[in-house]
Amino acid sequence: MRPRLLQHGRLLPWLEAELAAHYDCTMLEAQADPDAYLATHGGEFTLMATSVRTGADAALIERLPQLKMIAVFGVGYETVDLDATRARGIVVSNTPDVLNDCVADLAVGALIDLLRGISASDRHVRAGRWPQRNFPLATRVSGKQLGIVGLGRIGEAIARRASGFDMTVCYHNRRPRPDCPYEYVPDLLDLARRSDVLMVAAAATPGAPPTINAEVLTALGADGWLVNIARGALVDEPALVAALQAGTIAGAALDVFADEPNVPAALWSLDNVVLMPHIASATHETRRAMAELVFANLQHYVQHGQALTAVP
Ligand code: 8YV
Repeated sequence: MRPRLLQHGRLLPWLEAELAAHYDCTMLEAQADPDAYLATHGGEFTLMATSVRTGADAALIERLPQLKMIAVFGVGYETVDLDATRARGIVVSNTPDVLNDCVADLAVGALIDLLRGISASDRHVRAGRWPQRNFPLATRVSGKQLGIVGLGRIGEAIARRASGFDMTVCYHNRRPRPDCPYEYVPDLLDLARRSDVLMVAAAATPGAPPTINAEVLTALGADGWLVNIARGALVDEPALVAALQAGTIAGAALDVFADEPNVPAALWSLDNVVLMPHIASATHETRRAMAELVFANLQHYVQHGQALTAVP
């Protein structure tokens, strides 16, 4: 008999097909009444595949008394209740590493767009404004000071790319990384003060207050730029909107938001803001690699009782 697998949220079509071919698979959202469905069938499922957005909260985990493993389609897993999984010994896997390059590519692309005004100049041309006036001068990228908040695997990939633009890289982490050649700055405010560009690349902790708060934005200053490719929850969004409107920071490039897919309307009209709909990992190649890793994690668990990339 094929193991019962609960699919929570939409996944890449290739992965959905692969899951349906190898498991006795049910998509929770496809049920007319998911609650009633779980009340009757919740006890059948040993496996779950879920997106980052849908995750697995304590209430859902409780309704799946036989659940043994949750495979998350994404590197971030803050939407899975790890207290609930730990209490039950449920294995959780994510998709680290396979997305590092594409996320770092987008981070550096967003940084260049922000400082050089690529998206803003595109709007300038399309609106027919070029014949009236030249696009205003922008800010040089090469040689700038980059402060990375969260030097994990993605942060490192960003740092390597930034070094190619002769940027000086410093970083703030809970702990220094002696294996990395970049300067560790123990105080985040100090890092923000010293940075031309502050790059947020940290993981989110559920319930934690935003790391990039009004004080950090003030420290970044009127000539400082913010790039966030990590999680909206890491930034105090109302404080960021206020800082952008008041000009107390120079601008921001944001791939992630506090309440996706809702982007504060106050940001739409600001030309010093680059807005993206959470696309850092969204390439054919990377999404396929993530899907393959989700599938491999499930298969490995079924065959060997362990995930390939289990979260700590
Ligand atoms: C999502 C992400 O997985 O990996 C993560 O943590 O945030 C993204 O790559 C992606 O949006 C697919 O849901």
